Order: sequence, then C-alpha cells, then structure tokens
Amino acid sequence: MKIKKLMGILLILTLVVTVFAGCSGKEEASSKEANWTISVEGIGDEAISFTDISAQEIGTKEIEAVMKKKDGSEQEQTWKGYGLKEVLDYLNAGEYTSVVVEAADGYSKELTKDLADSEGTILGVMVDGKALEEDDNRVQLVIKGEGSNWWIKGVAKIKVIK
Ligand SMILES: Nc1nc2c(c(=O)[nH]1)N[C@H]1C(S)=C(S)[C@@H](COP(=O)(O)O)O[C@H]1N2
Ligand SMILES: [Mo]
Repeated sequence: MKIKKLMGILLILTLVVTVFAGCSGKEEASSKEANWTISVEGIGDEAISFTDISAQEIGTKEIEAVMKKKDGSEQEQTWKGYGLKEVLDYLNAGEYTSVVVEAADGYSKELTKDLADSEGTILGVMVDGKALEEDDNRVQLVIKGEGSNWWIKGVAKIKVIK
C-alpha cells in the first residue's frame, strides 16, 4: 500500500516536471526567430546584432514626415519606428561624432551627430499604419526634413564613428 502511494506521487511529480520543461522550451523557441537584423559596428570590439526582438525593449515613436521625391512631388506620411538616438543609447554607444547607415545593396549615408540624434530620425518599420514587409526592406531610415535620398531602404548595417 505504502509503496503504491509513493510511486503514485513520484509519477505525478514526473508528469508535472515534464509539462513545465516542455512549456518553457516551446516559449524559448518561438521567441528566437528575428524578422530583421541590423549589424551595429563601432561599439566595443565585436559587431552587435540588433533585431526586432531587442527593439521591443525600446518604445516606438511616431512622426509625421514629408517624403520629397526627386520629381519634386511631396507626400506626407506617418511613420512609426525606433528613434536612432534611442537605439544607440540602448546599445550603450557612448560618445560618437557621426553614424553611417548602410543598406543591404550598399547604399549608405553618413549622418552628423546632430542629424543622428534628431527627434525626427528614426528606423521606420511602419508607414501609414502598414508594416514594411518586403524581404529586402523591413526597416527604413526616415529623416524628417531631409529629402528621400536620405531615406535608406533596407537598413542592414549601422557604423558608429567615435
Ligand atoms: N537601399 C537603398 N535606399 C535608397 C536608395 C538606394 O539606392 N538604395 N536610393 C535613395 C534615393 S537617392 C532616393 S531618391 C529614394 C528613392 O525612393 P523611391 O524609389 O521610393 O522613389 O530612395 C533612397 N533610398
Ligand atoms: Mo535619389
């Protein structure tokens, strides 16, 4: 009788432990897939992978910006994203003199510290309520007040220049 009871308790304990282990394992796996990754160089010795998952720890912000096209036409857009300054602060960039933002196709721009730190400079992930979802452009640099040649599509790398 006693042994049966003990074995029963043991069985229940084993089941409970298994269920808990299974749950936590699943949770870890589902939170690992990143939708986008930006390689950040110039902070410390190694490049940092900044992903949409780490970005969740930074609040998003919304800005109204006018996209000025080469043909002279203008379009007001509402952009949602992460302030470049907030991202650099989150990654403990410290002091820097400028920031180079580069796309996967090699297109890049060097932002002065003032421009990088500006309230209207964001890593945009959503425009007019719609998420950017093209494979080659899930993050777009948006700089309020600058022409669209500064709006780098498909940001892949950020270089912090000390
Ligand atoms: N990745 C990437 N982003 C880029 C460019 C580019 O060549 N590659 N060209 C820039 C320039 S010069 C302009 S005018 C706009 C063009 O945007 P549009 O094709 O939506 O008009 O994208 C900007 N962003
Ligand atoms: Mo352009």
